[in-house]
Amino acid sequence: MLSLTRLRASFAAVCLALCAPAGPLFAQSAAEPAAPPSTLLVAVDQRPAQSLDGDWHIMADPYLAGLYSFHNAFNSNGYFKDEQPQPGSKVLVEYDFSKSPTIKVPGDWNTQKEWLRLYEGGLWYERHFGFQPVANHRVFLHIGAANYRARAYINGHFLCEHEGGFTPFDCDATAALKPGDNSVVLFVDDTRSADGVPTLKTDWYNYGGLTRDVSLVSLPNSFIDDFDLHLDRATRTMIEGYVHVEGAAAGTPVTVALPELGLRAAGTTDAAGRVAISMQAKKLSLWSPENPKLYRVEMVSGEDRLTDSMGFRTIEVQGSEILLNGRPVALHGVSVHAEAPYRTGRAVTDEDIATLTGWVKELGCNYMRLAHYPHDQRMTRAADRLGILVWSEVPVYWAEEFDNPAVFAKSQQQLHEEIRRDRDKASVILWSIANETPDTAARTDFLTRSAAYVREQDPTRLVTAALLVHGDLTTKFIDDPLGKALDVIGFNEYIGWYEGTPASADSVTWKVSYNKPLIVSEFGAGAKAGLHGSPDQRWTEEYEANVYRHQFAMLNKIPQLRGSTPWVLMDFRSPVRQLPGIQDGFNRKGLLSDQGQKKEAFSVLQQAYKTNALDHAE
Ligand code: GCB
Repeated sequence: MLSLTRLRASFAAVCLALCAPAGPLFAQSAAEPAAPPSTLLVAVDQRPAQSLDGDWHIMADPYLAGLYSFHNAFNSNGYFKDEQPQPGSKVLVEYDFSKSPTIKVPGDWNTQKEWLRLYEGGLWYERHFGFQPVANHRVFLHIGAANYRARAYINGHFLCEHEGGFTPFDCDATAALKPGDNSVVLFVDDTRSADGVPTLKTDWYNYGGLTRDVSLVSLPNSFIDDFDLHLDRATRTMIEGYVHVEGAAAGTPVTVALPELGLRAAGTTDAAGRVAISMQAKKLSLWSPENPKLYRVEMVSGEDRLTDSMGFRTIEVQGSEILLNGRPVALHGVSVHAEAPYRTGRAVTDEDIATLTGWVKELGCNYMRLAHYPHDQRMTRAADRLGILVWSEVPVYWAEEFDNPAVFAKSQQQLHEEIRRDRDKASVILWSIANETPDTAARTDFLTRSAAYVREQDPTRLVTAALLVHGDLTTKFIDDPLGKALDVIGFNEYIGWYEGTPASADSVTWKVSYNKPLIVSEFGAGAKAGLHGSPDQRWTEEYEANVYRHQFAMLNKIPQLRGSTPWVLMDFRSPVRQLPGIQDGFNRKGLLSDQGQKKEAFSVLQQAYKTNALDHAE
């Protein structure tokens, strides 16, 4: 048996190897050196990179033993004074990554090991990789997403930490890397918290882990770390924006070219590393769902070259119309969760994305709501290629702590990371700042500031949110004061499911306080695929289809309605849906089951979009 002293020494060693140096959870202790400066790289999927995807060793750490300093916890009596582990010490350790099980990255942990199915907590990931440094280059560890908090270490050196489960981050790994074999350790913790974004309770599964690609990106010391190139709304022939070069001295040359159109712009960076770009592009073929034309865009600064694939279009609001390239557009859509078809778990593979977008196209959609958090970049890339307009959202969901400044800062950070990642995608037209939030002064203040922040970050797109409605089955009101801060008003309603019967929709009148475009961001009903019965029998496919039919008739009477995204494309796992034999842990409002079986409502929606049953814009 281990003596207490040896056991404690072993804990210390665990901490030495993993924490290097130890510190309290996610807060930098005085002992922990400041993380090297990081950036937020853009278009990383377009850069040559060393992929770190694949098998990683894992260790669950529900007590966070590898994070907390054991000494700090017990040093009140000085007991460990003489047992401080020295770097490189080989004292007994109680972990061994090389003998630990492995899971795939990218991927959630819950669906890869039965023993992790319901696990929420901390988990260590580790793998080795070969590396050869290149002179005058900086190397970044890029993490596509880690749900929910993460800390990164290379060769025992702490690199960076991040909070937020659906957006990318980069850690500068240059100083920690060595030629030859290297080890990378990532600690990921998906413990829910009241002051998280999202907060404690959501209607989706809290899939933990490294759910997106991990890679090493090696860049010249001075490199393009951000850009925004978009079509000017007024002329629709000028491509405008900027390129930012990190580490550039003022006066560093930058060029941007669209070879297919013979366009080239050149400039030099200002003191902040920015170059303003504008190019007259008269022969541009505008991006739209009917013509998802993408151009190769080449950006060069010194030794750095970044090539992206981009479409150009304008999006704006005029009265109650949404104008795409200056023309009114009707948004035929569906809401989509990032749930993997056929196997459950986070949608992470190209096949997952192809299946989900294939169904969206089959429905006849030109639009989708990516609920309730930023999806994998593969999804917005696919939307660009396939011509599917996108509503993109941050997980400010239900009952956030709206009076907590820390929560505002987190939501702002997620908006920043989401916008920076996806502003090169023509498909993304709407930034949604929240879903179904209570009408309180603190909420309205918080989200009004979010809307202003989004406009500051990206004035070229529209700001929206999914609002709650109120009233009874005679009159429903869309008058949430948050509507003032939005360009497009999304509203969710479940007439026929959470209130009334499918036919209740027939007699509802809608009163809307805003002369702005409306999108019904959710409606729907639950149905178990294969369960049949009368159109009035809950959980049958017929009932769900019946709700859809009555909804179209009702929604059609709202003159400002410009789009719809019924809830939801596919059944998805949710811990709050426990009806045995029907839900079994899944929200069953899908048009398809999680196994890809189409329910009757699928063809009802398909038909409605084919016949423009929901349009007023045309
Ligand atoms: C909602 C939420 C969505 C839920 C849905 C439901 O209003 O926005 O996340 O999954 O209702 O099924 O109740």
